[in-house]
Amino acid sequence: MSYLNRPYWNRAIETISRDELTVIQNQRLRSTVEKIYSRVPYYRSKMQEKGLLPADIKTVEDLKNLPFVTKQDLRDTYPYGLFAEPLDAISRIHASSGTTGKQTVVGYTKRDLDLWSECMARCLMMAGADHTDIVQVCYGYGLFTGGLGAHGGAELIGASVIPASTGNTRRQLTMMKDFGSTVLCCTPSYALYMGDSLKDYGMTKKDLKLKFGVFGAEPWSVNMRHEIEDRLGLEAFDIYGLSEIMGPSVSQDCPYHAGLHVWEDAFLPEIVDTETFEPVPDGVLGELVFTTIDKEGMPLIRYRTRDIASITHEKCECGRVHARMSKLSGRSDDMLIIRGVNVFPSQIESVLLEEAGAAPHYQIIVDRINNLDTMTVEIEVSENLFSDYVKGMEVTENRIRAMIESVLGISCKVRLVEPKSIPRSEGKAKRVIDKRVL
Ligand code: DLL
Repeated sequence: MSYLNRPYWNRAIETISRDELTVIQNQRLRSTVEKIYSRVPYYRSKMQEKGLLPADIKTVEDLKNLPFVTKQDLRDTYPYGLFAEPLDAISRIHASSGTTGKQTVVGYTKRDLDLWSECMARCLMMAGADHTDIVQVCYGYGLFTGGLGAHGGAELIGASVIPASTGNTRRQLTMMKDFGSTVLCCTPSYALYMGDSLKDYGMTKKDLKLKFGVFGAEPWSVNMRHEIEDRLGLEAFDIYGLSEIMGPSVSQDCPYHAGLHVWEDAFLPEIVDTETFEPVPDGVLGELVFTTIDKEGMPLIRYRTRDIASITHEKCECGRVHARMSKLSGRSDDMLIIRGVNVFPSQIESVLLEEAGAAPHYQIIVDRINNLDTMTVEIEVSENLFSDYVKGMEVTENRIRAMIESVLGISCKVRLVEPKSIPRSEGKAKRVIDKRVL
């Protein structure tokens, strides 16, 4: 499809001039800072520690003076401490995994949900979808933001939405064929898996009517994009987001596939050096930091995402002014994304501590088999586990597996291994072996 035939969801804001956009950003940043200062005691004291008053923040140039917010801050204020609206104004609550047992909780007002759908609608139309499309959403519905986030935007553009959620690949493919789905929203690894599974159910891509795929929630490469496009016969787009900031639709690539446009009227992106935390120039890799400037329920200032990317403010050939971030090139912490689910090794470690009495030597092995992520936790049999071990290895393995699965919400394998069989390292223990090739 020629790009010119693809409509914008919101032409005025998507193609606004940089100068006009800056005026909007400055005004929205000022009111967000004022609101947070007056309503969120935790953030107010952070500003006070730096000797800052809301009046000191006049333009986006002043952003760099504001203190950062991290996942730890969300944990310290769990569950509602960073909300800037009373609970009766909060229409929905989502949550995602935190670095320990505690979830990261986010709240949206009715207006926030509308803004979310607006950003998602821009993404879907940027990919080429419109009211004539049938959008099959196979992101998880629930506390995860993927399902409901994609759903809201697809409804807003007037498409027919199939809230398929995750799992049951045969049923997903049958629906895709019988219902004539034209747009697919899911994780890239699941898209590839579905592409591969077609033949198992006697189908080929010719049985499908898919045109576009809006894939995200986990890292994937350009090569993987081409593979998915080939197997499912569609054009694939990379959608990025995180629950703390909104959910899917913080950014997405356009048909030029030259970076992901961040909706800068709502989210101010910065890239900072991973050691000095000073802002770096366009094109230089660093940690992505976002400030929400149009959110009510839980606005966040300078949220450190731990995602590594670079950014460019050059205008794109598609006509959009909004800055583009590169595909993510990693994370600055140890978070793993397994089948779209965020997993911190520390979560597994706390289960082992509980179940095995003391922290045993363990290793997490992540692989991708038939395009599906697998996770195996190998645990050395220690004294604490030994009595269990003699009772029967399988019983112990199953007990630990069930615990890990209930904490993480994804399936895994647990294998007890001989003492001293996991390699020791002299420095930091190498807890994770990620064999996936994206
Ligand atoms: O994954 C939101 C989302 C849902 C995005 C559906 C796209 C599609 P969280 O569970 O909070 O939210 O996880 C956020 O996932 O910080 C990144 O590390 C990673 N991530 C999200 N999108 C991408 C992407 C959702 N396109 C974390 N490429 C983020 C690489 C991604 N990593």
